[in-house]
Amino acid sequence: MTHQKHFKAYKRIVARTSAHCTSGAARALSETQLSRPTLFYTMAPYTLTYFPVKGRCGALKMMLADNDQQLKENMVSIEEWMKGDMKGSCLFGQLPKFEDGDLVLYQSNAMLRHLGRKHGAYGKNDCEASLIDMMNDAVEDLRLKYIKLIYQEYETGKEAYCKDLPNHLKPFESVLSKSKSGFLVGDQISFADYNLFDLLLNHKVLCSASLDSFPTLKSYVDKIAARPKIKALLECENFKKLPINGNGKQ
Ligand code: GTS
Repeated sequence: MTHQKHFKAYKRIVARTSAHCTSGAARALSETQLSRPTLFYTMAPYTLTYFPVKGRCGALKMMLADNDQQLKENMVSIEEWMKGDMKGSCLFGQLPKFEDGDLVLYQSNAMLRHLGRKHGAYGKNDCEASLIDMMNDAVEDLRLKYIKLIYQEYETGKEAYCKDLPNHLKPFESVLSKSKSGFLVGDQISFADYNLFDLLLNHKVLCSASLDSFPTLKSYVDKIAARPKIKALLECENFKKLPINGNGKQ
């Protein structure tokens, strides 16, 4: 590749990568740094292929940002997806797809677990890991209800969903109110925390009063949102501008 071509390709990668601002370092990428492509390539060990939405990847991006990890993002437009070739190439016919070197993963929760294992966000021992799994499965149960509402019942079901929401939030409030660390399990943040935090943010958008009767959940959200690298990600224009869901409902 000529120097010029290399630079152009590199700029494209930077545009995509800094699009989600995984960390202050990513946001700080400047034209000056563009003249050191080799250094940059070695900084992004992970690749995410997904639609241009927060969707099922908000928690993953938060965990990476919080751990100062870079992410290369390939955004797939719906037009591209509809051609079918990419769908056919995905193990379960769906995105997200995550790559860590030669390892290719589908299933967003498997990605969270993989990164939790690698970045010290999967508990201190087997029992903590099992409790984290349990909490993350509970987050997934609620996420599935949320997705069903958003994609299938938004107009007819939103009111009833918001009314019933406290029943689904109560167990999380209960676990957190007993936690000394303020995290779901043990004394450090886990992938289940990033996942719950992401889903609670979605619910604050859906039903603005959703956390009003849950003081512990409310301060949990505030505390995680104030972690400097999470705060930087949440404030980053390129992350903010991604819609939460693919159909524009939120
Ligand atoms: N269980 C999967 C996961 O957790 O990764 C679900 C993935 C999924 O539902 N992907 C949707 C998809 O690929 C996109 S999104 O709901 O995550 O935004 N849809 C396109 C299709 O053809 O199914």
